[in-house]
This record gives sequence, C-alpha cells and structure tokens, in this order.
Amino acid sequence: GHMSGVVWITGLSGSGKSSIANELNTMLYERQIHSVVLDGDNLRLGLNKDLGFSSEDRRENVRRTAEAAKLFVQSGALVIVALVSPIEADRAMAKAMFEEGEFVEVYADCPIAVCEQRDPKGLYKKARAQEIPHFTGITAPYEPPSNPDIRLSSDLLSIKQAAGTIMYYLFENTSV
Ligand code: GGZ
Repeated sequence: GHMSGVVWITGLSGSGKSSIANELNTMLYERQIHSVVLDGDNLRLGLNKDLGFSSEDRRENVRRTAEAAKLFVQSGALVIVALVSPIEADRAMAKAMFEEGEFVEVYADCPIAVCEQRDPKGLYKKARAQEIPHFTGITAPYEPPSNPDIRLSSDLLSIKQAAGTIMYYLFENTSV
C-alpha cells in the first residue's frame, strides 16, 4: 500500500517518542509501507550537529528536520519524526511546510514526574543538578499541543498500543 506524509511526535524527554516511532516503523514495514524515522537525538549527531538547545537552535532544529522530512515525503515515503519540539509556534511552522492532511501531530503525553522517574539517560538528574542548562520541562518550557491529531497517554499505554493507535489513525485517514 502507498501512504506518504509526516507523523510528527512531540513530547518531553523520556515520554517514549523514539520507542513509539521505531515500533510504528516496524508495524508499517510489516504492512509493506515504506516509512523513515527522523529522530531528534540521532539528527543531532549529524545534520543538526551544530545546534544546541537555545530557543533559536531548537527552532532551527525543527525547521531542518521538517525540510528533511519534506524531501522524503516528495519521494513517496511516510516519515515518522520524533522531536521534543517544545514550542507550539515552531511545530506550526513545520506543519505549514506540508499540504493539508499530510501532517499528523501526535502528542506523547506523559507526566513529567514519570519521565523524570524513568530518566533512561540520567539527563533529568543532571538538569536538576544544573549540569545541563535549558532542559525541557525543568529549566526550559514545554508547550503542550492545544489541538493534536492524536494524544497518547504514553505513561499508561504500552509501546505497541501507542504505535497501534497511530497506525489505526493512518489507515482511517487515507489522505496521509
Ligand atoms: C531537552 C535535551 C537537552 C535539553 C540534551 N533539553 O531523551 P532524549 O535526550 O534522547 O531526547 C532529548 C533530546 C532532545 O533533542 P530534540 O532535537 O528532540 O530537541 S528539540 O526538539 O527541543 O530541539 C534528550 C537530549 O536531546 N537533550 N539536552 N537541554 N533535551
């Protein structure tokens, strides 16, 4: 089956974005749908290596990632983006780069207390100790999406349930 567009997953560090993106990628592959994952964490090793976490750099991170996603979409792929992308206006800028219905905003909604308890990379601990400046949710803002296409309670759902919810949405909304 053919399906192209962007699934943009926003949420705090530790909210499950990357795991959900990778699980969705696997589920789509099993259904012969060509998808690509663009993970913020990964892009920051290469394409976005020069960017930090100031609001200007995060905005540029969002812009470049959306531009890269656009190239994949133009080649017929379904792109799954996993980016903290904490600022609503920045996400709106990304959305505006795509056709109507081509951009699905997914909110990985996980209470910060849960993210902080998970702390898989010890980043919250470092942020609390003021070893990392501008840490999202601690010393930098996170603006929750006011009207996401999909909101996942990612603390209550399994990774498979969360990814399955997105996949179901994609099959129901065939414009993507
Ligand atoms: C937020 C940070 C920070 C700061 C390093 N604030 O859980 P992770 O580790 O793997 O995901 C986070 C990742 C965020 O990169 P993004 O490109 O998605 O962010 S943004 O969209 O806001 O530009 C986290 C790690 O990088 N990390 N320092 N200060 N997350």
